[in-house]
Amino acid sequence: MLFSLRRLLPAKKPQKTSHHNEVPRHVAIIMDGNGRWAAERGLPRTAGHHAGMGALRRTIRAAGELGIEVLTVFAFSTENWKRPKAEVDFLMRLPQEFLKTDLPELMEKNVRVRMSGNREGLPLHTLQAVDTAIEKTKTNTGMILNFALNYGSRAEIVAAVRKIAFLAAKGKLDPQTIDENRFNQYLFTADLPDPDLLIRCSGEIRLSNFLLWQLAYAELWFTDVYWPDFKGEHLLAAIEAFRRRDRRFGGINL
Ligand code: V07
Repeated sequence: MLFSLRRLLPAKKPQKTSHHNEVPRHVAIIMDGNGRWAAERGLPRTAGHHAGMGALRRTIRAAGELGIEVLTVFAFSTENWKRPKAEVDFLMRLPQEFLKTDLPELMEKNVRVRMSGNREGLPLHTLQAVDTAIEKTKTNTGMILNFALNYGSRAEIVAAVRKIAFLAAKGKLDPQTIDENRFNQYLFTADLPDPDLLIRCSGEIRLSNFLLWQLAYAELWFTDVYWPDFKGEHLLAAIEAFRRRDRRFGGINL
């Protein structure tokens, strides 16, 4: 299976401009449709989340085989706290459950685990599981697996503004030196390349407060497939669409 997915992609044609003929460096995914997948089967929503974990496992493997450098997955949004408490409690146990079964494979595949999101508000047991995975994988040099957990993009941007304003007010930062690069350094994703490709499942055509700043130039790919049904073939279809599209960053592609 190793590298077999990558072989399914047609060989790279020589191209004057970079990017759109290549595998994206950073892929971000909104793993939507777990609840609907379960409802269609007369199962509780938790069964959908469980099946979603299987899809995540497959996608991590496929992304690694394809040579993707960073995979960011939206695991829990700041809006998700509005769900019934029992569902939230269940979701907050999934990091432990996932890592208990999958951390050995992540280690073996040289994957580095990271988190983007607010630590405040997350249960201690969830944070401990995530922190342990981050710590154990921190010297791995392969794909970065970035979990967006308790993440909201506007809050991330406002927090960055607050930090910058605080430093400026204390005379530690000259407002004249604030540019896009500098601003980016105050985001959770400071040291990551921007996503090249965003995938959203389950037929919703929205960003839902996910990586608003970082997705400025990303290609967006939507599918009706529910996340638990997402397979390597869907990731491949998204990447093929990405490679077909003209990514000129507003410039002229001669
Ligand atoms: C969650 C399973 C995947 C489908 C989408 C929603 C449910 C893996 C994690 C996770 C998070 C952090 C980490 C390791 C694993 C996770 C939540 C929900 C809250 F370090 N899946 N998964 N976290 N789902």
